[in-house]
Amino acid sequence: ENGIDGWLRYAPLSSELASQFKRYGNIIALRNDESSPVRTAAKEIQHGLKRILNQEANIGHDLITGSQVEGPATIVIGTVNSFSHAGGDVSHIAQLKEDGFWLHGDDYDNVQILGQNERGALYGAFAFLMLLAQGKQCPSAHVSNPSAPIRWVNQWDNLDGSIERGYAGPSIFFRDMVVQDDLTRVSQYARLMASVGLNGIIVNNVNSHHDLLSPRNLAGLGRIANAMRPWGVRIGVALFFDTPKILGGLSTSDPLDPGVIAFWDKITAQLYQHVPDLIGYLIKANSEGQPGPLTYGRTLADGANMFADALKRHGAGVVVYRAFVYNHHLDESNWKNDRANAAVEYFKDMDSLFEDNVLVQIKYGPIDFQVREPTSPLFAHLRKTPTIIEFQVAQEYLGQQSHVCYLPPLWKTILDFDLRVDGKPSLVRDIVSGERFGWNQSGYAAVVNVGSDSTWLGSHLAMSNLYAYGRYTWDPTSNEVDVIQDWTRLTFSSHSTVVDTVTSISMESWPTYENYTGNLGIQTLCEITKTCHYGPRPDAADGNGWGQWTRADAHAIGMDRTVATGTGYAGQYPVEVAEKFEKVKTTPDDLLLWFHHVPYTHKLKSGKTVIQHFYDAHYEGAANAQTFAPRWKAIQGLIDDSRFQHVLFRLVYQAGHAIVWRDSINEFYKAKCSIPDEQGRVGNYPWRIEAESMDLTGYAVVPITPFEAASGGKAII
Ligand code: BDP
Repeated sequence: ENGIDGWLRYAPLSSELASQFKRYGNIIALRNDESSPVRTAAKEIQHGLKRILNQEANIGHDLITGSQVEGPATIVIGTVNSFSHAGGDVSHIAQLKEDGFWLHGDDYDNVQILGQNERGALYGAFAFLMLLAQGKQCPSAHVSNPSAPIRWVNQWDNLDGSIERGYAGPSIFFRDMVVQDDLTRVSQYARLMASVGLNGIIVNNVNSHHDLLSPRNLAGLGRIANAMRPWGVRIGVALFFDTPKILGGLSTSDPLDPGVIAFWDKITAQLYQHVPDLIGYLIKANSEGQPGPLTYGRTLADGANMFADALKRHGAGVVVYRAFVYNHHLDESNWKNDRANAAVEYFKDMDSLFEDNVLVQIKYGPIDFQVREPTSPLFAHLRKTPTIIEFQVAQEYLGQQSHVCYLPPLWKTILDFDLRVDGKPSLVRDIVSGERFGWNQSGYAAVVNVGSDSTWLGSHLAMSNLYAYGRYTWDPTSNEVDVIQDWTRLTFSSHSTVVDTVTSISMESWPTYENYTGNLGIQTLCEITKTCHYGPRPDAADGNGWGQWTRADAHAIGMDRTVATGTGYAGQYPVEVAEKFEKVKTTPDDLLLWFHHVPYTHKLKSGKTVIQHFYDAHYEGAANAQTFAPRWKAIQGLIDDSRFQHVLFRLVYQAGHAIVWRDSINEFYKAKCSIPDEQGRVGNYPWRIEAESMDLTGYAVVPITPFEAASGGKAII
């Protein structure tokens, strides 16, 4: 077991459970071309039946009408239309949305899997198989529709094969500046994506490179699209704004320049020749050093519309323009500077200026994938321009897959948030589904960054986030416990000890991580200046140009983002929400330091002071992280040893690193405010054997910077 099949292992059911299923003898696929998801679905079911029930089923293509009463059962797969054309009765099937499906087991155990389109048929097939793999019978008259049409992943793969914020080895797409020859892993990835309803992918880094559009790579992109198409996954690309200058040899990349327009027109035409079903372009511009329309004195809308026009002339793709536009050389001495304000400031007046095939992709919070952020207020400002919410499955700021961190509880704080636009219910999930403002294309993207490691993400447990991401794009009201339990049964085992252990560790993992890293909405206490975004580095949280600041001094901590005395960020929300965040009293504790600058002695709603909460939470978080490895040991022997050991290794590591986090943060703030821990723990480690206190031969004791990274501020070299 090396993880390559993720949750699609289709482990055999026990013979007792398997005997409760009818024998499925025939699979009828109502389409049979090479690239059709219906054909893929039939083959997947054939494979799944063999693995799960040890049954051999034949694939045929002619519909046998009427119910099969005796003998082996039949599974029919196709679209509702093709079923009807073949003489099937569709009168009882409810209206399906794009990509939706109908799954129906009749009284004789014959199964109908009918999609609104071919992708829907494939999604229905996976739904059937994932029930089967958990020993569950096919439901009858089950209708399933996705919440939103756009359910994409973003990969941040570079052409040289490295992956920005990737923690699982080199790219499965690119190597040595070209698309790889062997795309086997790409098809396998598409299979995993399709099984949870994901239907699109941007294959390269948002910090893109002009060589992506070289003739050889255009052909390579065509091969990637071919590898993913049978799984109903369409591809798109992220573009480098200055490609006309660098690849095209033009003197400018000005979006209004006729030469530049002609350049993009030509490239787009060429790309459509290789990828006729291209989903479109993703644009990161004027952000973190990337060029963009502002570089040429044009507006963001000018830039987006240039690509939109090119796409319109040649196909049906969309431009996804990222709202992540900000200057990373912010001057901290200007009190009003606030990176969190940037997206709304740039985009709020642009709502009516974009072409109708432009969407804006917004990170869930206004900063950058932090452990706790408020919902981005930009979701309340764009009403004519459809939006995509951007999540991050790659745990860039959340332990990089070396710490377990199950993300749905975090995502829910965002998706269930009510922005109260115009004083009306406006849950983020209803905005991105398109329902609230009446859009027909909007939805979800997540930065996933799988690599060529067989675990895909670098850790078996981290894969629950990819699985869950798909489930949430399909149904954002999903229950996070159900999702992790389904994933566990499919990935590891249905044994109750396994399911309970993985569920409880996963459900505690995000709050635990938040506890020992950054509490009360303080966010980025990790190393930020050296861009690794991993271990603790609270001293780097201020005084850097990136604007992820804590404003901590000897007396107080937190960023004042109020309208009255701060950066004004709170005022970017619709009035009911803005009023709540404007006041300390009505701001929830978990976002207090995001919105307010308060003394360390400020009393929280819990009655604790801010600083004592810091101390306690860090101790509680680290203590809970210590329990994960021993709890995991309960499942030894109940799952395969290779994955058991792999996860155990990481949990043991996490237990240690949680202590490093705990002590670094606590020591740092204790030194800053000089208020001792009421329980006397911080700075007092009676059982710890310091390396510098040992008899040393050939080592020297050195002071450590930052001091809080080692107890006593000393280490040996
Ligand atoms: C930040 C990452 C950086 C990305 C950027 C983005 O650190 O590598 O390029 O987001 O989303 O979180 O563009």
